[in-house]
Amino acid sequence: MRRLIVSDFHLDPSEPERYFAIIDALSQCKCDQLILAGDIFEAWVGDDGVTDVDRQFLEFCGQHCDDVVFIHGNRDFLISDGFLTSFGIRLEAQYLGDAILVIHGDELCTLDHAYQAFKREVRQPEWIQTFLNKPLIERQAIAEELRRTSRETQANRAEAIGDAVDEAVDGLMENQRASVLIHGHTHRPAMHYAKGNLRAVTSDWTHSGLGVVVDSMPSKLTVSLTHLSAQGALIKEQWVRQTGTPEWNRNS
Ligand SMILES: [Mn+2]
Repeated sequence: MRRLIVSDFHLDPSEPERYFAIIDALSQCKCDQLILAGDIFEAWVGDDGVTDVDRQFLEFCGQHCDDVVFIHGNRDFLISDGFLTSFGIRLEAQYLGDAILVIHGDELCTLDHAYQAFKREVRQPEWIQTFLNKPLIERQAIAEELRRTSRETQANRAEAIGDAVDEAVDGLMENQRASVLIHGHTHRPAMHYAKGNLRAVTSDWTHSGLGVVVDSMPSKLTVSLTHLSAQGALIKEQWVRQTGTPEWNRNS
């Protein structure tokens, strides 16, 4: 079984060509399960604000493979379960299967106190209801203002985003009994091996990006940080664990 985990496309209808470039890139990687691990959209002001390219993109994802999972990022947490279901995509708070845990990753950035305080506020049901009750045009104006300041402050650059904190990673993996953790959000693509556990971090995207491919076979589990573009899929780093053994070995 092959799982593909990607995140942080930061799709914005003002750059429609990126939607199609990413569709071409994902098409290069056939899989049984596709996990969209958050910040797929740069902003989501409510399902009524969906654009034609958003729809085309979600239609592609829903049809790309049998099982498609969407995990909210900090930028697209207002996309609803019912809306995603209409594209054949299921919304999950996180994904856990075969001791492989997938999350967006912002919950690991525990030292980013300002962000965590902001997150607590905007995830309150009352805050969400108040926001969604505003007219669409007003919500779009708020999103446009956020996009403008985000561009000016280059808020999507890795340096502007807190990194995952080791204690948060260890605590979560122990708590969820996971031996592989896959996440995005930090825009710091890499594979980290520590204490017998593997942590794979996806990248943000321009017209291409780095996803994680997990191949589960009876004899072994393979986790590959893979560059995906319209030209094809290229493995950057790969780790393998033989079934029945605890340790991971670097393959490439
Ligand atoms: Mn994020």
